[in-house]
Amino acid sequence: MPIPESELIFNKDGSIYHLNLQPDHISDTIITVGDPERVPLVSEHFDSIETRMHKREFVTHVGYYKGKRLTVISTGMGTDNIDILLNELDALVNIDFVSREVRAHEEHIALRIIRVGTSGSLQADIPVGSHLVTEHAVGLDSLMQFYPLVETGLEIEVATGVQQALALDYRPYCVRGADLLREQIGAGMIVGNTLTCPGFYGPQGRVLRLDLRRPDLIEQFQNFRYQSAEGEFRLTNFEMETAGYYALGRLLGHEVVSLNAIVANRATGEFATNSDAVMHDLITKTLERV
Ligand code: R1P
Ligand code: URA
Repeated sequence: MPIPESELIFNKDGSIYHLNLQPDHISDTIITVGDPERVPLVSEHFDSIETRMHKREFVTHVGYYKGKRLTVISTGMGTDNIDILLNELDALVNIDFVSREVRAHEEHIALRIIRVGTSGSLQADIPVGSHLVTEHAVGLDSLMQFYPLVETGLEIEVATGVQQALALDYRPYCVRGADLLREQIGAGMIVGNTLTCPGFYGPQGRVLRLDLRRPDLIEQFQNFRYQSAEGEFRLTNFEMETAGYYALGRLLGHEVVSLNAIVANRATGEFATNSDAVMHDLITKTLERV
């Protein structure tokens, strides 16, 4: 059955609605960043750039790095944008734009998607300036209320534990990322469990002028522990997209990894004075490994 025009939406030039890209615009390996201004900081390392595209917060450069075709795309902030990003990237490779039909299972293309973003540390022993690769992501956002995500036993136990510890009215979701990609791209980095929050201020326990419903939110995040056969689980850092990436990656059959430049530490109250350099180092490390 062809997907209706109101669901798979094309622009006049045949590109997909938000990303503004056509199927031959992207490579199988894609680096994603939150900030559109970070896109040229990645592509300046490319040998050549063949495509530059933008629409809204989605800025895309496609080119070659040491002979390998790479795409870098900005996403803006939040898992609602990751819903658009992952669905449209998947459509570019796994839906026939002419027939509007999903390609056969044996033709499925699995993308490798590497998020390179900033993040705040929750633990004193994970300092600003460090690089952290996410093993498990816990989503406090509502995106997975709308998809049939299948979680493993440990993922459900962790998510239920977080719900109980924070006395939430809903169960968060928890997803372990692709092991091979994490080991390859995140080699030598701190391995952590990332909490994805639906906001930067209240949902991350920041107080400017508004009081929080839960003044002890940060302590609850920091002190959360779950004992499993694999050892002690704790939350190491937070940001605003990773759980959406990991969950949609699993649902759509793409390999995803989230790399975090730790720029803030909520245990010590520090913000990195060299955050640009911390991000620059993460970008060069990522490019060397893709
Ligand atoms: C908040 O400042 C933003 O920074 C982090 C968060 O996830 C959120 O998007 O990621 P980026 O640096 O990739 O945008
Ligand atoms: N990004 C976040 O979402 N939180 C932080 O504390 C730092 C970067």
